[in-house]
Amino acid sequence: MANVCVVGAQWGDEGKGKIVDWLSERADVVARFQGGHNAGHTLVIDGKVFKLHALPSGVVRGGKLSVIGNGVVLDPWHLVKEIETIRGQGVEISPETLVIAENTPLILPFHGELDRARESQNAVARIGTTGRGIGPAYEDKVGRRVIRVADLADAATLALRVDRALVHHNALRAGLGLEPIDRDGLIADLEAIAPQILPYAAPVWKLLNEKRKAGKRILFEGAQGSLLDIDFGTYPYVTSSNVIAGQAATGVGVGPGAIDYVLGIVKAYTTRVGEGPFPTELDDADGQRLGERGHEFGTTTGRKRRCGWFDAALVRQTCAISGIDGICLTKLDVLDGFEVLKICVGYELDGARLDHLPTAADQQARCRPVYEQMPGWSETTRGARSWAELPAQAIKYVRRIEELIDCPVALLSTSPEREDTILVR
Ligand code: 2SA
Ligand code: MG
Repeated sequence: MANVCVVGAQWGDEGKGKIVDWLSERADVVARFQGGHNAGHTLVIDGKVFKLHALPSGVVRGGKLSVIGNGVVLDPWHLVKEIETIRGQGVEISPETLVIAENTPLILPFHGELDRARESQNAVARIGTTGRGIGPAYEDKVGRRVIRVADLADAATLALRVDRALVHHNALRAGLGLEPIDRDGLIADLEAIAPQILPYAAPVWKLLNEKRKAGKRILFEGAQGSLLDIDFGTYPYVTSSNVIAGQAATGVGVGPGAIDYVLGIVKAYTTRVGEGPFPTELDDADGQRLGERGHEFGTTTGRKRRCGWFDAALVRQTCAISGIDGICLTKLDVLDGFEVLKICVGYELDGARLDHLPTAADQQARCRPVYEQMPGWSETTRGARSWAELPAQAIKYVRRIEELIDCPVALLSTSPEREDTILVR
């Protein structure tokens, strides 16, 4: 398979990091195309745990080029710290192994402050964000007042850009009761961090097009999940970027034809962190059990994730929107030992049956899941490395999911370890 794009097909935390790492063995380049350090990708390699936020999951493997594309929003101070942490775990990171698009927008400290102030000041405005300044940074990008990586190279440009941003932000901050921004202090901080970022800066669009011509394989690494997409997610309880596969091209600067295969990562049940609708959410012992067995806590913020049954209607929808060619089903072992499993196959809304989640927020909130039940299995599926090692009932569950979402299961991940991955077809 040539260039693969990996996207989350639920609300994030489907296990993308492990699969990107597994696939990166066959890739030359691993590129992030959206999101920022709100992402949390956990990799377990030979028992060693790596937690990545801004860095592409390919960095932990030698001999790959990792790319942060222009679709990402980048906190330079966070990046420098993350590089140090990962280096401390024995991974080599240099401008030969990591490049950052020159046109990548920067997340500045006031973006985080604004994000957190909005979240804490008014319950009506609360989204349940990670508080990392992601939304405000994307707002500034679209508002044509963001500072980009390339601006760090010239003091005069940088000062102009900062002034442009402050016109907007100081007015906004006054309304929220926040102090005006210390202009000179901010410029000094940016000038101080610039030499640590600029060595990685490159015209990523050019580099990737050259790589493609040379026959190199690119792996596009998505963050968050399709239901958090700014257009197609459960708006306004979404993140501020397009996270679906279509974004992979614009997020690095290649044509849509550069993506040969879209792999959707799908958890065998459903989780979400933050506010917003979640039709199959469980408030009972089953939900508790999913969370405990699945260790469902945010990698970035440590927040407890909400848990519920598998929602096939939602995944069918996200498979269509991202053009998913096949899915990787993860964390099947968390379902080991459940007597009965439920799968949501559609919704009931005001007495009518729906096969998809409607767009209007009030309708989403009123949707009641329609379940199909299946017997569970008592054996363990954890660490299974072949189809033959799976209990018959687990195979039936996987096959039923495949039918309901109208998309083949291409891979099955049976533990966080890279080797515990079954190639289904
Ligand atoms: P933001 O910070 O503006 O992107 O938040 C907006 C919504 O997007 C959700 N979101 C996420 N959901 C799941 N996982 C994410 N990454 C971390 C992880 C999250 C964590 O992998 O565990 O550690 O809490 C992620 N990032 C953003 C967020 O919950 C809001 O609903
Ligand atoms: Mg995550």
